[in-house]
Amino acid sequence: MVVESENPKSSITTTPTQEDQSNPNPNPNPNPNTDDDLEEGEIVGGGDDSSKIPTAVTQQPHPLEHSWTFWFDNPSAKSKQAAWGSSMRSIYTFATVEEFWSLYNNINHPSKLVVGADFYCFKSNIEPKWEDPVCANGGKWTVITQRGKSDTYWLYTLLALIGEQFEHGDEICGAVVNVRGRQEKVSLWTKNAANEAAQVSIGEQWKKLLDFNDTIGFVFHDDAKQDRGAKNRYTL
Ligand code: MGP
Repeated sequence: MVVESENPKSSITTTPTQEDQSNPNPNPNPNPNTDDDLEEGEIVGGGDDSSKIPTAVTQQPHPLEHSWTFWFDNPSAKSKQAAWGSSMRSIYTFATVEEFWSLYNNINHPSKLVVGADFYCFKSNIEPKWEDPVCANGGKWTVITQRGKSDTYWLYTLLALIGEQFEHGDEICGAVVNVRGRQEKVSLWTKNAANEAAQVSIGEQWKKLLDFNDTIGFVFHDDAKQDRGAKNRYTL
């Protein structure tokens, strides 16, 4: 399976099949004894005999521009007394397309997570907390869905992140899905909440990528720290 985006640079390919991976010869030449006689510019296997054109291509891992970390907060480990984030754990870090798909295919998607769970995917050098210096002046856009309805939004958000889809990619910290009793919330965390143009650009791109038609809102972390019901500063 290949998931293509409009940006060919960010095409995401599934883990190579067994067949793809099983070629032991990284650079096959169908007729090694004749290679030495090639004229400059002549193509190996050129001429009338097309059966000599090499067809095997080595499948190298496809590195991502950033390395990313999945984090999980397990509600069964939470207690009312415990400080927020004390049960949050980084679980996997990945840096290639193949590693991503292998992890994605082996982890629960939001609809299968227990109520209360928070699942994060952040650039590996950033912790998914207001306290992280990169997040400190940031904020988040949030898409809200009914319980069980965010799997596709979550996947498309992950693909947009790791495929570097956003024009203001430097602004991106990561994403989180919060699984709650009646709803699931997918949020995109960014760095400089006060940079309205960048946030609006990211929000617009995100809505388009998700094909999400309801309103999304952007909350500054600074506001959320003061007030749990903090108002959206931007809406789209
Ligand atoms: P939330 O989960 O971001 O908000 O934060 P929401 O969606 O209103 O609540 P929920 O019931 O759906 O989870 C909820 C609360 O968790 C905040 O009011 C804070 O007390 C705490 N909290 C959340 N975050 C993201 C942080 C954080 O990054 N740092 C700290 N210290 N507390 C946080």
